Amino acid sequence: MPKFIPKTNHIMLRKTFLLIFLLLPVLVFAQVNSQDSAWIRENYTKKEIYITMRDGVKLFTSIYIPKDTTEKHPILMTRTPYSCAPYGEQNFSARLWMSHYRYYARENYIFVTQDVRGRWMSEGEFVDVRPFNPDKKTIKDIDEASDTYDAIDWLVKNLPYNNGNVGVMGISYPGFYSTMAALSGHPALKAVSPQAPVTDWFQGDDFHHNGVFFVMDGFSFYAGGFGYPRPKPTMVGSRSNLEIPTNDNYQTYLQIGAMKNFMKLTGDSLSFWKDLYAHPNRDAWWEARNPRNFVSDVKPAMLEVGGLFDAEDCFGAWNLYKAIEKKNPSSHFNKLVMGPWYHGQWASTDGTHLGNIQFGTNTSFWYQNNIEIPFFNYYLKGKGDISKLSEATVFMGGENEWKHYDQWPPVNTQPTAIYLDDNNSLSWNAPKAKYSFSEYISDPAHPVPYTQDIHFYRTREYMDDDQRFASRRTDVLTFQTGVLDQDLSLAGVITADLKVSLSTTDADFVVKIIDVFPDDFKYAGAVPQPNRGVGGTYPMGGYQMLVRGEIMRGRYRNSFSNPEPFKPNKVETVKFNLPDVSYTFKKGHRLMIQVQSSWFPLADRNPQQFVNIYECDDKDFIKSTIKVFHDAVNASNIILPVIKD
Ligand code: PG9
Repeated sequence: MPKFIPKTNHIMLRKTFLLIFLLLPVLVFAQVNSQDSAWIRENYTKKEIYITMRDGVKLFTSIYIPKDTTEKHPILMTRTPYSCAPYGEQNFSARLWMSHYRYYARENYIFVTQDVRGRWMSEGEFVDVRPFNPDKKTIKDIDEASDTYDAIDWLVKNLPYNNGNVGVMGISYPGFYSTMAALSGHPALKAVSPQAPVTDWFQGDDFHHNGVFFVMDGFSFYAGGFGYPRPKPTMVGSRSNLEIPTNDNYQTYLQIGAMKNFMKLTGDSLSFWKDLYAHPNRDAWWEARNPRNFVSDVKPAMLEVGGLFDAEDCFGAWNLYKAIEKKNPSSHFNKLVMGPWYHGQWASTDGTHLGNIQFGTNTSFWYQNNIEIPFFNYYLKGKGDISKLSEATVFMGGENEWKHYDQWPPVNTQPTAIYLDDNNSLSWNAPKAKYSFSEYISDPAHPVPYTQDIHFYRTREYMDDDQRFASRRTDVLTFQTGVLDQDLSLAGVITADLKVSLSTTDADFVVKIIDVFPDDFKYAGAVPQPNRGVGGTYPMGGYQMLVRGEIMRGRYRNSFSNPEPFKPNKVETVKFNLPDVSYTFKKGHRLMIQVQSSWFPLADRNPQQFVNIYECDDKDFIKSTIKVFHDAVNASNIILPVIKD
C-alpha cells in the first residue's frame, strides 16, 4: 500500500524540490568556480605597473599574464573608472573565474585593466565622458583615445610573449572607454566591443532621456560616491556622507522635491553634477560629449552589444552601432548583438529571464560562446571564422528566438502607424471622429510610479514589468487592440506622434508599448521567479508586459537646443523616438499603448510650467490638464516598425 504523505508535507516536498532545482545550478557553478579559480592562480601571474602617458601622467595598470611561454598571447584590455581592484599582485580578480572571462583564460589571453586618468590609483585629473579631441597638436592635447594609444603602445612593446594583437572591451562606462579606444588609431588594436556603451547622456543614456533628467539613477550614482573629488591616487573609493532614507525611493525623492533641493544636498563638491544643471538643453557642451560625432574612419573591427531591456544604456548600444554604420564604409566590420538582457546580463551566468518574463534558453551563454569569444579569437588569435556572423544578431522577444539580419532595421520592416481611437482602442485606420480626445490631470504631487513595488533602489525589472498598476490610474491613458488574429512582429525604432493640448506651458509625455498576455497565459513547467521568492508565482494571465517605454520633455518638441513653451489649450504635436525594439506580439495577445506625463522617481518631475527645472522652487510645480487628441484632424499615432513577410 502506498504510504500517503500528509497534505502539508506535499507542499513542503514541492518547495524542497524547487529549492534543489534552484540551488543545484548554484552549487554546480560554485564547484566549477573553485576549479577555475585554482587553475587561473596556477597558470597566471599578476603584475601592477604605471604606464606613462605622452603628457607624463602615469596610469595604474593591472596585468594578468599566462605562465605559458610556448606561444605568444593576445591582449584583452578594459579601461575603467570603477577601479582595477583588487589591488596587490597576490590578489586576483574573481571576474577571471566568475564570468565568461574564464573561457578567455583557457585561451591564454593576457588581461589588462587600467584605472582611467584621474580615477582610483591613476594620476591626473578625471573628466566625465572626456570629450574626444580630433585635432590633437601637442603632447599636452590628451583624451581617452590618446591615453589608450599610449597604453597599447607600451604593452605591445614591453609585455613578454604578447602576439602584438590587442582587443578592448567594456560594459557601460567602460563601454564609453571602448568607443574611445576605437578612435585611438593604434595599429595593434584589432577588435573593440563597446557593450551597453555610455554614448549620449542627454538623449538616452543613464542621466537623460530626451532631455528629461533621470534623477534616481543620476543622484544615487553621483551623490552616492562616484562624483566626489579624488585629490590623489587611492585604493579607497570616495563615499557619500549623505544620509538619504531609501526605504521607499518614490517617497524619498518626492520629499526631496525640486531639483534645486538635490543641489543643496550635494553642496559644492560634485563638479559634474553642477555641469548637468548648467546645461539643461542640448548644446555644444553635450555635443562634445557625444562620441557619435567622431566615429568616422574607425579602423578596428567593432562589435556593439546591448540589452533590449537595459535600463541604463540601451540607447547607447543601438545608436553607437547606427552611427558607426553610417559613418564608415560598408566593408568595415561593424556588427550588432542585442539580447533580452538587463544592463550587463550578457556577461553573467543566467540569461534565461528578467523578472517575470522567461526567454526560454540561457541567452548569455549562447552569446558568449557563439559570438563574443569567436569574435576576439578571430581577430586577436587568427582562430576560427567570424565571416558567418550576421550584421545584426537580435533576439526576438515573444517568439524567444535569435534572429539574424543582413541589416538593422531588417529590410522587410515597414513603418506603420497605429492610431489612438475612441473607446480606448487602437486602430490601423485613421480615426473618423470630427473632434475627439482623451484627457487626464497630471499632478506633480502624485506622479505616476515607474513600478508598482516599493524599492530601496531603481529596479532592473521595471523594463519588462507588469503595467496593470498603471492602467488603473486616472492619469494614465490606455489604448489597446482587439485580440490579435496573427503574430505582429516589430523590429526597429518606434516613433510616437502625439497631438496634445495642455492647460499649462510645459509637460512631459511617456509612451509605453505593452504586450497584453491572454487571460489564461502561463509559462510551461516550473520557472525561476526569484523576485517572487522560492516557489512563488506571479499571476501571468492578463500580464501587461512593458516592451518599451520612453519619456519626452514637451518643451523640446521642436528642438532639443531651443526649448519652447506651449500655448495653453492650443493643440500641438509632440513627436519623439523610443529606442529600437525586437518583439513579436503573438496571436491571441493584444497590443497596448499607455500615455502618461510622469514616470517617477525614474524621471524628475516636470513643474509643468516653462521655467528652468534645475532652478525652480517646489511651489512652481502645478497640475496640468492634458488632452490627447484622436480625431480626423488631430490623429495621435504610434509609428511601429512592422516586419512584413
Ligand atoms: N552606465 C552606468 C552609469 C554610468 C554613469 C552614471 C550612472 C550609470 C554604468 O557605468 O554602469
